[in-house]
Amino acid sequence: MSDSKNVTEKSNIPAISAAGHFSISGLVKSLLPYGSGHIHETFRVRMRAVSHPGYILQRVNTRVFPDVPRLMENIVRVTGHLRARTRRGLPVLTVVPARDGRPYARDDSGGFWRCFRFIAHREPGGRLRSRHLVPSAGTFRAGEAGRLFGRFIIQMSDLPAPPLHETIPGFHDIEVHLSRFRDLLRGDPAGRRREIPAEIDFIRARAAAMGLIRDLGRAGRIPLRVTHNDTKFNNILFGPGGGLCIIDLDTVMPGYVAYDFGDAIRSAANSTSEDEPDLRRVQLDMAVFQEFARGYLGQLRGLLQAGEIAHLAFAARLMTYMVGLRFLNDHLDGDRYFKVERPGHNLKRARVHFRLLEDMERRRAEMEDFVSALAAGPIS
Ligand code: ADP
Ligand code: GN1
Ligand code: MG
Repeated sequence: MSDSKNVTEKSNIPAISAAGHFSISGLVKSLLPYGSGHIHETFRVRMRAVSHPGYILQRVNTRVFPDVPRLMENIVRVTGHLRARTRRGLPVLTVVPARDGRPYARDDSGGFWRCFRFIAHREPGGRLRSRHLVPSAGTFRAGEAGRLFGRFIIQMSDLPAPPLHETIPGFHDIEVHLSRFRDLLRGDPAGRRREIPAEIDFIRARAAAMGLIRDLGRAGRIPLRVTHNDTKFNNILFGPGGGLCIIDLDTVMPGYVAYDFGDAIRSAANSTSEDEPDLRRVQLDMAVFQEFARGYLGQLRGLLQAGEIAHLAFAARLMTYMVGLRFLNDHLDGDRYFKVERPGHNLKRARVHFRLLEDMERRRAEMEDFVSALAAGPIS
């Protein structure tokens, strides 16, 4: 994310020409790759006028989101609704329309681009939770994250009909990922199966237990709500005084709160990072888990049903398993879904998640007891 390269950097040329399609005001100073998301190609557009916050320009990953018009229809609805439900003074993700009025533009090679207003924030240092932060800053941010993701559920709870499009069908359906796993083991397209017997056993040993949320949902025992579905820690922007705003709204669609809660824990309460090289360092940061849960339930205790609250600690294990499985599937598939920086990167990420899950399994009672106590007693 260095600013030393300039606007004519060769690899940025498609982005420079895409920027011309949008209703951008002012003169562009630089346009550089930005952020550490795993899905889209993201650029930050800085403007000559120092007071202008600039823009985020993204080439949408159409392998992951094949129907961009529907994706953007969701995002326009969701951001409009959030704006009406957000306290004045707090930022909300804002789509900048293309010059033809559509919320996306196409380039000459058929690529889809979109543009958002840049929201000024404090950089998290490129990590999910910087290891340089003192523990209190970590737990403070975790509490803020819990509050923001909890508030998001409340804000979206009165989104008028029709339901949002399902941008990735079966996104958090564990059966979809397990059946993909079985197909990949059978086909072994990248010839990597024989390298990972321990990981295959790890997935198989737990597969039967992981259908719980899916089963409860199908039986109507937990409600579908409008959920975020990608509650990774770097999908929250922070300001100096706390959490500012939730971004990455591509997967906002009907879901279970279990998925949001669990995905947030597997990312924020990992004591290291998603691709920590030393597996011995990977463990659950219990203080972060507790602060996130406190923030989340502080917002949602009055709204959630008992069956939803009762499965939050399980959801942390489920989503750690599911995201690990998705990384493993992508490794078996030859790294086609998540961005990778080196060979074996997805396998490393999967192993980190499996290690984290083992720690959660050891500390299961402590996690469950904490959530039960929060549900029953005063929150702070
Ligand atoms: P991905 O799906 O690839 O994760 P995101 O939409 O999360 O894509 O964007 C990638 C990164 O770009 C984010 O983690 C964040 O750092 C940055 N970002 C995205 N939108 C904005 C915005 N409107 N303002 C500031 N930073 C943003
Ligand atoms: C992706 O887009 P990003 O980087 O915020 C992924 C999540 C995974 C996460 C793992 C649309 O999130 O589901 O949990 O990577 N998003 C999509 O880090 O697949
Ligand atoms: Mg993201």
